[in-house]
Amino acid sequence: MLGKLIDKFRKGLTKTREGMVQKIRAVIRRRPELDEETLEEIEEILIQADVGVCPTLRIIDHLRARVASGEPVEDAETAVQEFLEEEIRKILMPADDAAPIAITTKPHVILVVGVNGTGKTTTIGKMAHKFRREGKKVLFAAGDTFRAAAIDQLGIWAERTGADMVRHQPGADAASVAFDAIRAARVRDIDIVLIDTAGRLHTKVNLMEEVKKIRRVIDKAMPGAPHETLLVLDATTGQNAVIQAKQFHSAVEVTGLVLAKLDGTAKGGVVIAIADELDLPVRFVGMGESAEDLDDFDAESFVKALFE
Ligand SMILES: Nc1nc2c(ncn2[C@@H]2O[C@H](COP(=O)(O)OP(=O)(O)O)[C@@H](O)[C@H]2O)c(=O)[nH]1
Ligand SMILES: [Mg+2]
Repeated sequence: MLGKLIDKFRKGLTKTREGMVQKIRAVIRRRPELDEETLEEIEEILIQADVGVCPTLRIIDHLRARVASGEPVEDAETAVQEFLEEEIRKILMPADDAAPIAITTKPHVILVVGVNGTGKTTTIGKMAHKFRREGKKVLFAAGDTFRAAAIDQLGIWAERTGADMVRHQPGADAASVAFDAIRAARVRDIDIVLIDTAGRLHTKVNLMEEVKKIRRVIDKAMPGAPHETLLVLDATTGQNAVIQAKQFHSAVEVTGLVLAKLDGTAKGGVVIAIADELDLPVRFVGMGESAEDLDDFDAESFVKALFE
């Protein structure tokens, strides 16, 4: 299983590996003495790979201290690579939650939030596929009521995965869709309710207020729900994803992250920034558009794939 995941990461992270790890190797090959200029070049490469300023500066400081300690280094390229691997592993570990999502109640209500186009609806479809394969009964709430097409898109995933769906007319109140969905779930003996939301409100303030309202109404339909609020981030947007995560997290209580579109991005380093700057578990990563392309985040596999 893990071998397969490493292969997927390896494929998805090809551009990040080329833009980050291989460039660092080339720099060290050229200047194995690891002087200040070399360190600055490595720093720049890490920042360009979206590792984030804070984690990058810390990694470089640690490396500088290591160089200053004067330990003889025979093979600088390998030594630096091993050092970076270890530093990145340490940063990623806290985000690597062993149990991706613990299903603790029935129905277990999962609210999915994020800005437009990050991959919310697709992630809901993929999650449904996974839960259905585990024999669970799944129900969707079509809470992105902005366009009929958004409701239809979720409907296609419902058909494909054998999930139930509660939908209202386009333009309807998203919170009441969620409310009805939870009520229906209780009647229909559903295990997991997945609530889709819109990310396209005119201002960020409106978007946050809407999500807050949905949360309040969900809690009325089922006290204690939602049991999980998943924020979907688009890895290809790099540092923007970090900014979005901070905004959502301060406005609504996000309990976990999904990093979508990790396939083929050169900005895969953003995972390091997110793990470093946010105290949130990465529940899933998305590496493709099909139902199977949702995987648990595994820090060890990620690091191995990045450096091999
Ligand atoms: N390559 C790739 N594309 C994805 C992934 N997740 C979503 N997408 C695509 O991103 C686009 C927007 O996804 P959607 O789920 O509609 O985003 P939403 O607006 O947040 O609901 C669609 O074309 C999806 O097929 C992923 O993990 N990898
Ligand atoms: Mg959507």
